[in-house]
Amino acid sequence: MSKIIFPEDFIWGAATSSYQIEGAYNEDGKGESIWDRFAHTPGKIFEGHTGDIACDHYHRYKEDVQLMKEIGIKSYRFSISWPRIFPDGKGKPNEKGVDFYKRLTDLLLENGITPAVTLYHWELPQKLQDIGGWANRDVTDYFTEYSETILKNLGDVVPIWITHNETFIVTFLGHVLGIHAPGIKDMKTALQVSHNLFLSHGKTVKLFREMNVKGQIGIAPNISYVYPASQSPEDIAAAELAFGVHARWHLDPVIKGEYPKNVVEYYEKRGILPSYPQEDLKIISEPIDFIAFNYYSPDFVKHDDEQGFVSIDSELNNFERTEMNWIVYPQGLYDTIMYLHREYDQPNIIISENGAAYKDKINNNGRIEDTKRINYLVDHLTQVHRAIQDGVNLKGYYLWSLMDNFEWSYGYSKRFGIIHVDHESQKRTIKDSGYWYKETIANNGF
Ligand code: IFM
Repeated sequence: MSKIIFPEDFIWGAATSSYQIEGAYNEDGKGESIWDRFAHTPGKIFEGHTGDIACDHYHRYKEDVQLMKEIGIKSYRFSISWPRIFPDGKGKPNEKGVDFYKRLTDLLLENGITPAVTLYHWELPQKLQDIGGWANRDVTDYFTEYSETILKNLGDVVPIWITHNETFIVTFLGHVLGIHAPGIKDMKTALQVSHNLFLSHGKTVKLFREMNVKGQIGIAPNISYVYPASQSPEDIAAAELAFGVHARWHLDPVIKGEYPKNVVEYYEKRGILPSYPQEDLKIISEPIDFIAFNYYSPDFVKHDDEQGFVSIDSELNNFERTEMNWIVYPQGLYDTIMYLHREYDQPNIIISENGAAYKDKINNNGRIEDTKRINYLVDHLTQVHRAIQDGVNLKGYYLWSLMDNFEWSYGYSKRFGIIHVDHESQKRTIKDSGYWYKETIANNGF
């Protein structure tokens, strides 16, 4: 096999998020988040797991930065816990919370690792949920105030900024299915929430420019390419609608300043279209520096008379699947990248998450031989490389995840890390995939 070599300045990254790794859920003045509340509610999370301790990263961040250094990671994407900074969501910042992220950022920089900060990876302060959460437009201003505090403190040293992670998941899992915090099940509320998330993004980008922050800013939706079950016109239209609902709804307003027409019609017919002043779209589409996106697997859909489209993923037996039961389909990553490249006028693109959960075991010799994960990474990075060869401005790749962590409603039962974490002892062990990534980064390819 010929060698696959990436561009010299390719960003080899790894990602985590605050609630999934930090723990210290009530220390040093941190307030309650919607995830603290949700996880503490019986019956919501697998076997009652919580993020109270998680990977104890709040206390062990020095060891974790050393592990990143050992692997050779060039950039670390992490998120900030809003209630650690503003326990009530607004008002006076909690200095100890700010200080934690300053210490972490300084240490990363001292070790030659570029920090990439996500402002919102789902930790809304519970106090703001109590006034309606993201469905309340005022929260968009509180988010901007929180962002301002972070930018004042870290704006000089952090070069890569992401406003929101996976607005579709926040909207759909948190407000339609109710299996993520805040556990609401109401489609109309969900769509209002999505609009307000985009508005808060736009307001923050505007502020970022006004503050003359030196770095670059973007947003990170989760995007999976959607394929039709057949080549019939009905199935093709169903796939377009599904892609509109899942992906374009979350990017078109941000990049083009408009919601996709087929989805607007679809929601209008159902009487659930969010209401907003037209000027919002101008704010939402403040120009950004890159499109980041998270990719794990694709969707396959067919036409459905009632709902327009329906997923047939569970009927497909001919695909390999990860421990999440997600289809492994690297071509889907390439198709998604090429779609963004064409549709949004050759933007800078960052893959902000990609990776896989597998059942990992520590051998008698202390090794974790996660060959399936290595294969997954090789196959997906091969598609990333192919897109670069085809002329896409693809700047970097953040592997999900640096370490095994709290996988939301699945608790600690799913392991995505290239570093194994024993959740009893907190012992970290680099998996074979971590050593493979080390070699890949050192060789700038494989
Ligand atoms: O763990 C999550 C992460 O928080 C957001 N993207 C998907 C990952 C795997 O489910």
